[in-house]
This record gives sequence, structure tokens and C-alpha cells, in this order.
Amino acid sequence: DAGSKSGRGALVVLEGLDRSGKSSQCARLLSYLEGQGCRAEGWRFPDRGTCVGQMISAYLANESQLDDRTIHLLFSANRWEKRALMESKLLGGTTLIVDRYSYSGVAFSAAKGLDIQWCKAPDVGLIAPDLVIYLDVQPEKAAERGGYGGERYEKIEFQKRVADHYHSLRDSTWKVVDGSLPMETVEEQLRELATNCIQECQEKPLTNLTW
Ligand code: 2DT
Ligand code: MG
Repeated sequence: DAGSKSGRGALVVLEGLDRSGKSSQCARLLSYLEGQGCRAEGWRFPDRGTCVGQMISAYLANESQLDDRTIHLLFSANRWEKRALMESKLLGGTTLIVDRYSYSGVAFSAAKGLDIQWCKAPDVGLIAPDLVIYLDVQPEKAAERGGYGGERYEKIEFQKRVADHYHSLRDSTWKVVDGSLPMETVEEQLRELATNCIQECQEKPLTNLTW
């Protein structure tokens, strides 16, 4: 509101395996925050709307083949091309609820066997999230949830390796939420985590991802 000094928005990231409920929970959290009068936007990576994003989308649909390192760098570039806008939104007071970020980038590429340090390097300098919520669902349970679509990576053996790598990435900004609980319970936990985070980071400067 005009005149009153309000702080920056929060960068809240949701991570998890395919079918862990990220997209539904992002949507629910966003409408809750908006209902509370909080300025917030829902973002997702990959952002398939850009030129780079279209290359990624074709790769995921198995319509194109790309070398593992090439696609890894495209995913990273897709975040870099959004960095400036992300920064201006956050500094302008808009909270961003982001469906996947650099952790997906590392966990999925490392699950192919790429070196983890190599996978992390291109994302150094992106904006560091204030909160990472990991929706923890067993790969078997996720696969049962209406099955996977036909995209690359949507296979249980691969998802198990992704889960292992996610596990090794957890740091102090992560909150693990049991994604197998009823949707409303998960939603309630996310509301509380996000609300606290938004309040706490208002006066904190933005920082860069260093891993
Ligand atoms: P969605 O199903 O959420 O659209 O994701 N992925 C994602 C990567 O391999 N690297 C990345 O950096 C990101 C952001 C996860 C599509 C797939 O893309 C994978 C699933
Ligand atoms: Mg998917």
C-alpha cells in the first residue's frame, strides 16, 4: 500500500519427484497467499515459453535428442534468462512460488551419472531461494498416482536415482514435507512455512546461490 515501506518478496521453491504434488500445491499456495492480500506469482522451471524452453520441451517430449551436458546447460540457461526479472519482482515486493529450480537441475542430471560438482557449477550466481520445500513421496507411491505421462525421466528406476540425489542436496533452507499425507494437510503445512518465510525475509538482502 502506498506510503508504507514494505520489504522484498520471498523466493519459495517447491521440489520433488514427478507426481509428488508440486504443481497442485503451488497453485493452492498461490491462491491462498493472494487471498491473504500478499503480492505473489507462480513460476515454474523449465519455463517452456522461451526459445530455450522450447528446445527443452522438445527434448522432454522425445522429439529431439541432446547430449546430457548440453541439455543440462540449457536447463541452467533457462533459469539465467529469467534471473533479472526474478530479481526485479522480488525487490519490488512480489513473492515467487516456483515449481522446480536448480535442485531439479542437479538431481536429474546427476541421476544420469554426470559429476555433481559439474552439475552445480552453471547455477552458481542465480538467486538463492529463501525456502525450499521438498515434497517427499516414495517413488513407488508417486508412480501409482495416476501414472506418469510419456515424458523422458518419468520412469520409476530413474526417479529412484533422482530421489537419492535430492537427498544429498538438502541444506538448511530445506523443509521436508511428507507428500503422502492428505492434500489438505500438506497444504496447511505449506501455508505456515511460506507465511513465516515471507515475514522473515522482508528485510533480508537477496543472496546468490553458492551451494
Ligand atoms: P516438469 O514435469 O515439472 O515440467 O519438469 N528437469 C527440470 C531437469 O532435468 N532439469 C531442470 O533443471 C529442471 C528445472 C524434471 C520436466 C522435467 O524436467 C526435469 C522433470
Ligand atoms: Mg513432469
